[in-house]
Amino acid sequence: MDESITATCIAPINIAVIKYWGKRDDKLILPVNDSISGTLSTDQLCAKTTISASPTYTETKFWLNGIEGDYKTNLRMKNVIKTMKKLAKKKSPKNKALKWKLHICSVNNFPTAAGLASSAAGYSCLVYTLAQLYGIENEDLTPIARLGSGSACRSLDGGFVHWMKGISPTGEDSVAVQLCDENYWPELRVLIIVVNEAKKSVSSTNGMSLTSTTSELFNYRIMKCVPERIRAMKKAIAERNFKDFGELTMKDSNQFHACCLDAFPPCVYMSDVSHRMAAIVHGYNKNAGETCVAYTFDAGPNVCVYLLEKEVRRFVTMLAAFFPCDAYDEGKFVRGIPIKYLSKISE
Ligand code: 2P0
Repeated sequence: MDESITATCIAPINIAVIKYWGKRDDKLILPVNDSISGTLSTDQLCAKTTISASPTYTETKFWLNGIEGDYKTNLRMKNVIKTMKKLAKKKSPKNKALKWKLHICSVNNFPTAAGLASSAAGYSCLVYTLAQLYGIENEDLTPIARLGSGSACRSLDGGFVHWMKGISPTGEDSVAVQLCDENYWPELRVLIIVVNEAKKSVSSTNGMSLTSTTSELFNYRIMKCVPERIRAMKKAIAERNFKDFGELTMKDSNQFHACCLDAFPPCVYMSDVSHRMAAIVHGYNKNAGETCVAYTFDAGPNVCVYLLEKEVRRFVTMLAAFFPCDAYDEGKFVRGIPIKYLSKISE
């Protein structure tokens, strides 16, 4: 009799409006600052993970986008699985599946490691799928997702999510909480404009380590700016105040990239096309007489644009005027309007 068990789940990416950048503990993945993000709908960009456990497997293996990875050297994945098993054992000590090895298959339906939060979707999906596999319910999984990739803890809930840095050296208070669900601000939309699908040259982990150890501006950001921005962003979201929300989002993205440039040697994530996109958004808002579109850039050149539904058509039409044919970026032609995805914020 085949005793093996299987679970499959999908998990979305999230786009931060107040950025996480810098760790106070590399192993436990504890951040130096709070962050806030919006979770995108899973019908556009997501990770899909299938995990099976079987008494016949001789070793745990994983595949990402069809290519087998080296599980033995993947310390973060091993740590996540070990911690999930420990939790499952506490809940049901007699679960024999906990002794079985795993086969893990994960696919992303968007560019992996191009600054589009692929690790956030991937690790939140891994943790959630393991919870289904082992029958874990009603547990806060965010501190375990965090062990895979910090930003993954923000993808376990829909709507807007606040990851609190916590103060404990062991990290139990560094958890993510939902500020509001995906139905709270139904007019809000996110455009993901892929200007380059290439893998980023400096990983987020290395980039944040370099920034936090060499940038003076970084200390100013952490001490003086982020705490006040977190307060202001929570207020803007609570009031559904797009002007404040959009301005804070753009300013925080700009400051995060300024700190990256202040690292030594500098971490350059935005490209010429990214800077042109930012200028287009400012021009659009100036013309409209108010902030109705807001850009934000993660650790890569691709642009995320938050805007209200009523603005989408006009903004996309305007963008088509700037990028009517081939846009040239970093040795690669991007055909037509480089808009690939349109997502509603939801679970
Ligand atoms: C964020 N980023 O808040 C920020 C903004 C990128 C720019 O979280 O080292 O892949 O695995 O914890 O989670 C990317 O960082 O880094 C990230 P690790 P992670 O979304």
